[in-house]
Amino acid sequence: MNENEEIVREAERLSEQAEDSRALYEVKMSFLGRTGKVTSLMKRMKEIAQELRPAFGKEVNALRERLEALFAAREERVKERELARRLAREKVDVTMPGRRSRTGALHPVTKVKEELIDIFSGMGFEVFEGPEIENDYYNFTALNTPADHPARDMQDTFYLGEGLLLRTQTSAGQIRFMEKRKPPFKMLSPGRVFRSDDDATHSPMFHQMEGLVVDRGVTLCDLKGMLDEFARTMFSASSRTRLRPSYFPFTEPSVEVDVSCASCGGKGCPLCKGTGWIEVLGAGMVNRRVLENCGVDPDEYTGFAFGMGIERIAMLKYGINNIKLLTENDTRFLEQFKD
Ligand code: 2U9
Repeated sequence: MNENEEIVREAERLSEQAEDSRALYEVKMSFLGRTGKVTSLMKRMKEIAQELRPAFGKEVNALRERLEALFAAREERVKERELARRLAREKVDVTMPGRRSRTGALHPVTKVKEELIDIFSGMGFEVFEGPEIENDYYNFTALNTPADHPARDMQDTFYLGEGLLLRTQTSAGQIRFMEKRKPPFKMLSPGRVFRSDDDATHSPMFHQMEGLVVDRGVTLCDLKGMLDEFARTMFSASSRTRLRPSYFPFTEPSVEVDVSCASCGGKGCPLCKGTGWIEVLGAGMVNRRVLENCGVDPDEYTGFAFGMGIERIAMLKYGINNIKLLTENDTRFLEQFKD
């Protein structure tokens, strides 16, 4: 009994001295571990007379329980103290200057694409994206592009075999849309297109944004109004547009659309080669044959369509003189587009 009291007092003393949980654990093991004092007491059982063994065992178990309670209580206090110390040590100094993290920037093509979607969705357009791999019907035939049309020439189109090709225009997807949706609708078709073309202003892969509006009574005046709104938002509040006659198989009449030069305000400068105008996109009234191909009655409905190269718009807007800058991913170039 006395020996037990001594052991408990020693455990109290040593555990009080233990500063942290690690030291406390060592102390605990020196009593309750495999080679600890209490375990060695149990081992002494053999040396004790048979009739005294149950009482002895009971005593040692009682001692073990007291010590376990003692260490548990002490452990709790040590942990509280450690937590308090850790919280004091890890206190955040909110007056410290922050570490600056390097942020990226949206690619100019992405910026212009998003801006175009913003402008036209504000006018009620919905966005539709078709597949990049198309067949001859959707890319050409349905768009009234006859078999002997130059746009079908091997020089322009990447053919994949088995009647498949890389789309040369996003209008291919617009046909798919029209096959399923009854007019009226206003839709916008952004996406990558592919043409075998490569110089300072042409790249074999570029991005297009095409728009299509079909309803009863749609006219070229509606097209002009929407394009004026687009030019004012995209380039400058004083931008104007002018239409010049052109030819596309899928539109009749077809027009090329110039925007007044934002750099000189239309007076004439090197950018607009002295003309005051810059060609920005192509457009026209949807050819009645195209409407017929999609099951739309051209005597009931009319439509207008427009198409533009997103890279071209980005080059005009940001004064970029070589389309290759848009695909090289040189961070010195791209960093200039940080907001
Ligand atoms: C449908 C019918 C007609 C889309 C149009 C243009 C004129 C045009 C060029 C601009 C620069 C292509 O990226 S570019 O090289 N596009 O000039 N695109 S009208 O006409 C359509 C679209 C869909 C069903």
